[in-house]
Amino acid sequence: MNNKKQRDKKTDFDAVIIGAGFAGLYMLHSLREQGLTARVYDTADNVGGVWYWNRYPGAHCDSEAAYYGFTFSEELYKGWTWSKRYAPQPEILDYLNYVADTLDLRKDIKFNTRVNTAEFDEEKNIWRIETSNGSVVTAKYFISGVGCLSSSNVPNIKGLNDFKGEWYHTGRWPHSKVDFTGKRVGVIGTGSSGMQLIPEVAKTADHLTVFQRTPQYTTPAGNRPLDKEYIDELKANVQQLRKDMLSSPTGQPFKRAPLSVLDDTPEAQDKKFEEAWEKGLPFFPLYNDILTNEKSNEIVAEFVRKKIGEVVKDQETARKLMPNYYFGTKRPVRDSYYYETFNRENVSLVDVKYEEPIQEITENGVRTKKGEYELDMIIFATGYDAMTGSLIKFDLIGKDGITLKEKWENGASVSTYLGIAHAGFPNFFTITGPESPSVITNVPTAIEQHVEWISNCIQYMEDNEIDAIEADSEAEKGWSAHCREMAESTLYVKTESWYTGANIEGKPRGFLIYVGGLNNYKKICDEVAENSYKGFSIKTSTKTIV
Ligand code: NA7
Repeated sequence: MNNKKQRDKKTDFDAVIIGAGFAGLYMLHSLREQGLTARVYDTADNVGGVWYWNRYPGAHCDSEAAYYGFTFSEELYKGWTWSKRYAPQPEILDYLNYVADTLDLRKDIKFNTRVNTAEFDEEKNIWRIETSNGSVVTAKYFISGVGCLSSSNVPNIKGLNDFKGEWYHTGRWPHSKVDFTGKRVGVIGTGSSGMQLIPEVAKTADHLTVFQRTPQYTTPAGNRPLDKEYIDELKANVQQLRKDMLSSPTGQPFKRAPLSVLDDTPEAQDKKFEEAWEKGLPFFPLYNDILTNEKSNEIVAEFVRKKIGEVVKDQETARKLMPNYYFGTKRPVRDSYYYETFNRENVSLVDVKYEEPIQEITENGVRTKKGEYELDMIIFATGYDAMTGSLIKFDLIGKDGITLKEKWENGASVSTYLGIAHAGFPNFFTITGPESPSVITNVPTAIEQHVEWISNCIQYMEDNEIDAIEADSEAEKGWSAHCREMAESTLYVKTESWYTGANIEGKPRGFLIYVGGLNNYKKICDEVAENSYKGFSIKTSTKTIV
């Protein structure tokens, strides 16, 4: 149906979307299929979103490639073949280019353009969007596809401007080759990015010094070429795969074994963990209570600590690498030879949390409490202002001139309705926004669910000549309370992490992810839609329906 033909054109576009990653690309395609017009803006000069910027050596996705893509189109799924179980960044970027080309999306994307301001016009019920190239466009719908991990965090360490060598952040890696050969390199940060990068740097650097604040749990990824028969089988059953992913808690077609770690004998536990470690299988599907039962969690944690002690030869280094918090409550990492890297002669580990905190960066390197480490290059693998950072980076102005940042600051915490909608911001939608399942699921699956929900909502509005839809404050409060309650039933909230906002100085603590599972979340969203968008106020040109 061509909606555009049915109503007078009041705006330049029906929708403006920020971000040309997974979310923005599918949102654009989906709206175009509905006969609507849309414009995407992205600061990069090509598609890819976080996978455009996040291109440090060793960068891989930690979701299995066979499931890390779109399933809304059988043709699209069948037309692409991943080479490895965990895809390297260049391949994911190629995939997103393949999506953009196959669906002919580029003509509606403006690259090298930042959205500076988006302001809602209450009288006309439209969004006015101003960009870095000076243009101002209007749209009825404004949609964020900025992603949860795109606002990179370079810590405010005294003296960085004085450093005479090169420095980089993993999330803003240059497009030209960065050469480590013969250099003294320091990596600050040991999350997923650091743990993927460190083994690569160690191969050619003269010396690598790893500055570790919190040790992280990681288990071997067991990356390997994908079995052709398995891929052919998935391709022959795309609809089933899609169904399985959307109806699972994690957005992947895995089921958790219906038993507690404590139901098994120590021998049986050990056998399962050993097998998972050897074959590179994830630990979470082995039991159903690793993230909810302290005793169960400690058994897994102790197994990984034992493995660190076995793999790392120098026991003092091994001790420093052993985490002492709940397994999996910081983003769990899948690595390739991370612990083994500390057996190399040219690699050393510095504990900057307990033993020698970083005091400053000097012209020659990093000075800790114990002394100066001379470096030619510093790499910050220090992560992101996750979940909210990119949404408050520009002026997003809703009703009464209040920005989203002000709304969240005034409310003392982030609050959303379903992670998709925001009281005070009519016709504005966030794809994988805070308080949705997002990063603890397979993100492309979460994106598909969100994009389809938003598309259906927009179709409902077009069909019923609705001018504006806005989340109610009460519904929003209820959703945030529900999210907190769910999080508090897990061990996630007991650990400081970027999930809780603890990695950014001064950021209010909370837990901005819905942990009840993608399957349950989808049911809730569908029920809201089936009940004429329960929890939303709907405004037509003649009346407001609450
Ligand atoms: P993460 O997971 O946030 O890791 C950042 C790392 O940097 C982590 O070890 C931090 O220690 C450390 N960090 C942060 N600030 C500092 C300072 N000021 N000094 C020393 N060390 C610091 O980011 P990643 O990029 O690795 O991964 C992000 C996600 O991207 C990942 O989960 C995948 O989903 C993709 P901390 O633990 O905070 O003490």
